[in-house]
Amino acid sequence: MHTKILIIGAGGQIGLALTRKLKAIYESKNVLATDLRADEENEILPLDVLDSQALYTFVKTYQITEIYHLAAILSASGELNPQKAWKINIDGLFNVLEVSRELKVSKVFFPSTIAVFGDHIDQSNCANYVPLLPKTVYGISKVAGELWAAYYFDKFGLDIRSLRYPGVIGYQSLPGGGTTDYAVDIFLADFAQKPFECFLAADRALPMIFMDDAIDATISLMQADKAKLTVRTSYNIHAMSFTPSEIAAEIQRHNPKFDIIYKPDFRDEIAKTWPAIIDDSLARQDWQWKPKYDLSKLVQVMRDNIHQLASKQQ
Ligand code: AKB
Repeated sequence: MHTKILIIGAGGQIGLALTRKLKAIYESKNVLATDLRADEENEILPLDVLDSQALYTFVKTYQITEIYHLAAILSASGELNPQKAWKINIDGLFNVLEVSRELKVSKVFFPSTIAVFGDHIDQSNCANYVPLLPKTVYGISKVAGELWAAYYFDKFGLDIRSLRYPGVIGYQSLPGGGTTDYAVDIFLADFAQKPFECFLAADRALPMIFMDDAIDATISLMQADKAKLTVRTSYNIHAMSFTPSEIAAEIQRHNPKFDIIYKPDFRDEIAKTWPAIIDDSLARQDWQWKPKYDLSKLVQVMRDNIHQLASKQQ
C-alpha cells in the first residue's frame, strides 16, 4: 500500500524536525503535517486532535496509512495545568486510537517519556520493565497511554509503536514546557554571551538525546519488522546522561567565559523523580537502536548550529 503519513503536533519541538525528515524519505506530497494552528511557513495544516470528527474526516479524506501523534503537554506545563494536560494527552490519544482502529490505519507512533518512572526505581540503570509510579500528571498520562497502546495492539491488532524519549536537544526547533528544556536554553545563553540561569540543581543527572538520534530512532522503530518488536508498551532509548554542571563544563571547553548560575525551582523536584540512565537493551536487540551522539559531539553540533534557533527567537 502507498504510504500516506499524518503528523499531529507537527509544530512542536520534535514535530518540526521529524516532518522534515519524513518528507525527505517519503516525498512532501505523502506527508501531511498538522497542528492546532496553521503555519504557512512550515506547511502545517490546522487540525485539533480533540475534535474527533475533524480527525476522522482528515484521515478518511487523505487515506492516511500512518499516524505520528506528537501533540502533548509536557512535564513542567502539565504541573501548572493538570486538567488541561490530562485532557490533551489522554483524550487526544483516544481519538487517534479510535480513528486508527475504525479506518484501519496500518501504523501509529505514540511518544512516551522518561517521566513514566518514579523515584522508586534504580536511577542509575532503569530497566524497560519496572513498576511505573510517576510523580507528574504528564508521567501518569503517558503510563496510561502506554497501557492503552498495548491494549489496542492486543485487542484490535492496531500496530502502535512507542519510544520513551529522554530530554531531546536540537537546534532545529524550540522546546516548550519540559523539565529538560534547560539543555537547549543553555546553548542560546552561550550564543548570546549571557550567563545562564539554570532551573535544575548542578548535579541533577538526566538522560538526554540529540535531535537527529531521536528522529532516527523514531523512524527506525516505525520501519522495523513487526515480527521483531517485543515491546508493545514503549521502548527505553538511551543516548547520554549528564548534569547541568557537566554540560556547562563541556561548553566552557569551547567558551571559557561561559557562566552558569543555579536557581533550582519546581522543575528540579520533577527531575529528582526521573532516572539518570535508562537501560535500552531491548531497543538495541529488537531493532538495532544505536545513538551516534555523545556529550562532546552534541555540544559541538549545537554550538555550530545554534544561530539557526537564535534567529527564530527574534
Ligand atoms: C519533559 O521534560 O517534560 C520532556 C520529557 C523528558 O518527556 N522533555
